[in-house]
Order: sequence, then structure tokens, then C-alpha cells
Amino acid sequence: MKKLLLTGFVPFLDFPVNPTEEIVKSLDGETIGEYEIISKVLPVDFTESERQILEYYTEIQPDAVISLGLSAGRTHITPERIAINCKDGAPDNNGIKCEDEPIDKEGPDGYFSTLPIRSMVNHLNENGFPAKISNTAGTYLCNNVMYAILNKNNKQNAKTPIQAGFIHIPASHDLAIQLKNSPSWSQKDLTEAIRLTIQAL
Ligand code: PCA
Repeated sequence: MKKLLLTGFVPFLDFPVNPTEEIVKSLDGETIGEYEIISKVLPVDFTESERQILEYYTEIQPDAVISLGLSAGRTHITPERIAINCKDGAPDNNGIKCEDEPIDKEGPDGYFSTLPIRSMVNHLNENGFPAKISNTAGTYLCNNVMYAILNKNNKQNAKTPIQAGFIHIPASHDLAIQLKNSPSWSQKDLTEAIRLTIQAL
């Protein structure tokens, strides 16, 4: 059985819930296709989230890594195409604010996702779930963890990269009730969409 490291995040900024936390907790231990799911919830702290995901990666030695993040305002499930070597944006949950900083001073400008993002999108659409590729994961923590995993894998094992990347998801209905002005999906559909995404690996 292959191992899939699936990560989500705790709530952050003005979002009192993070639907990625619930998704990963509900899929933990499930077998999807040929993958056993091992879920972890990451803190919204630039340094800690990177440290923890790299530690899980070393400890678990997964065959694939999918990280999930909330992007409230998006309407579709959006696998990210690329992570860039830049940290910027709002303060994290511990008040640390990064501006125009490289994630790795010696690292390349960016990494393409090694997940089959086109097949994932097609599989979701064929099953009635709106999905499209996103060409920017931003410069906040989501981009940071995607870059960190691909960078580590590239340094360790450039010839046979594992499948790794990031998927942003829309708000859940629970969150949208509190935000007042956001498109949203049911938590059940969000979870089912991630199950389908994993099937496409
Ligand atoms: N989304 C943020 C960080 C945590 C999360 O769920 C992002 O898009 O960077």
C-alpha cells in the first residue's frame, strides 16, 4: 500500500473555521485507490508549518503529498500549477509578517506541481464537481509549504520526484454564513471532491 501525506491548516486571519482541517481529519486512515491516507493539520505560522511538513515528510516517507488550503472567494476546487520562491502577505497567526522574502535563498525561482493536475481537474468535472487549474498559489503559507516540499524532494531525489503539490478549496457553507459574502460548498462536497482528486493520482 502506498502512503499519501494529506495536510490541511488551522483557522487563520478573519476565517473562524478552516474547512481543510475538517477534510483532512475525516479522510485520515481511509484507503483511496492504492493510497493509505495519513493526515496532518498544520499551524498557520510560516516557520512552524514548513518545519512540521518537512518533518512529517521525513518521518512518513510518503509516496505522494497533497496539501490543502482555504482560498475563500474561489468558486472551484483549484489544484495549483506552480509554487514560487517568495514569502509575502498578511501576518501569520503568530504575527510574523514576511515581505518579498525568498523561501530558500539558494533555491530555484519556482517549482511546477508534480501532481497530475490536469487529470485531477478532468476527473472532478466528469463527476460533477467544478474544478480548474490555478496558476498562482499566492505568496502566503500555502505557496510556502508547496515550495518547501518540492524543494526538499528536488534536493534529495531529483531523478524520481514524488507526486507533490497543493490544492486550494472554496469556503464551506459554515464559513460563508459568517463571512456573509463568499461563494461556498458544503463540507460534504468539499470532502468528496478531495476523495475524487486522490483517486486521480
Ligand atoms: N490558506 C492560506 C494559509 C492557510 C490556508 O488554509 C493560504 O492560501 O496561503
